[in-house]
Amino acid sequence: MKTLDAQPFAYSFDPATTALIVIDMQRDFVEPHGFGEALGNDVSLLRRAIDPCRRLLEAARHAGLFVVHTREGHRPDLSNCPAAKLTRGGKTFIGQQGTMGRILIQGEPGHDIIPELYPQAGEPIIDKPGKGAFFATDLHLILQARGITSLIICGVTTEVCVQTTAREANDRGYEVLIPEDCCASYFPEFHRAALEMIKAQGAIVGWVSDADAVIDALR
Ligand code: C5J
Repeated sequence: MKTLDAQPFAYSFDPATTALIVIDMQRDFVEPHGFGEALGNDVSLLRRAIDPCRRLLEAARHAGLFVVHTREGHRPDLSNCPAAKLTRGGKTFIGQQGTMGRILIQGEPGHDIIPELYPQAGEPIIDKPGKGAFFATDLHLILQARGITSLIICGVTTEVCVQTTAREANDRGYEVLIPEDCCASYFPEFHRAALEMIKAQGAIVGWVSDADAVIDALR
């Protein structure tokens, strides 16, 4: 077992039964001129998480942790995109042509994972139509088949897909840790509030730490 400093109290995990889940580090959210920017957001706020995620990913791979990546997106015919989701976004919508192809459509350049965190062979990629990585995917099945009981979750955005996934995971019995510098939001106050909610009331959803604490524990 490994133990690291975390909030609200120390987090213990067995690397053999722990997975690193990298949420939606996709070009459309993180790179300039993508969906995120088209919605009026400052993507530099999200880009802060790239280097901590890269260091964490490298340490996780080196320690032999199971690594899973997710991508939010939809079929080209939009048949797995709920009508309600299609009407959100203000002036830019899922399926429309963006500067990196059709927005959040599988197979388009903007849907792909950024090169800095690109998945390696053997690391499953979960294509998810919702915000949570467990909704309408085989993630739980894949984790159960590997005997995974603890999840270190990073990626974007903190209060949307990271938090939704953390809550789904907690309800399924996983021990969730979020390294705070490995996730980010277009709204710094939402990032802070989401992490407060995760660790409140004695880790009601999970634990919060940072990249260095996890990397040190994995050494
Ligand atoms: C959003 C995500 N924010 N990956 N997606 O729409 O958090």
